[in-house]
Amino acid sequence: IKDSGVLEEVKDLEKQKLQPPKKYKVILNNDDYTPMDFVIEVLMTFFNMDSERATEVMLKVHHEGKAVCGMYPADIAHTKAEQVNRYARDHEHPLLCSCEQE
Ligand code: TYC
Repeated sequence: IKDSGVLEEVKDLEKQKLQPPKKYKVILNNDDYTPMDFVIEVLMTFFNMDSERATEVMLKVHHEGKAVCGMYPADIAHTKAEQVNRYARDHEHPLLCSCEQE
């Protein structure tokens, strides 16, 4: 068994199984129309930020074009982005939330 490579192969497989799920960045994108207060509300509601942190991230998006709101496993990241986009559209704002692989 020592030279067959089976043991190493099993170890490799075990290691793979133990990897945590790959994380995705949830990104908020800037636009010219969404009110700043609405963006802050979104960050507090969907990303559990306090008003201070939400204001900081909103201003980063405003000045730099985009910012990371959080990192989540793929399904949660995509659900978050969908929920934010649904909420923005329901309030007739063009705010865009997207996902990027780490
Ligand atoms: N740029 C917008 C404004 O001046 C504010 C804004 C911030 C919009 C962040 C979107 O993700 C955003 N009202």
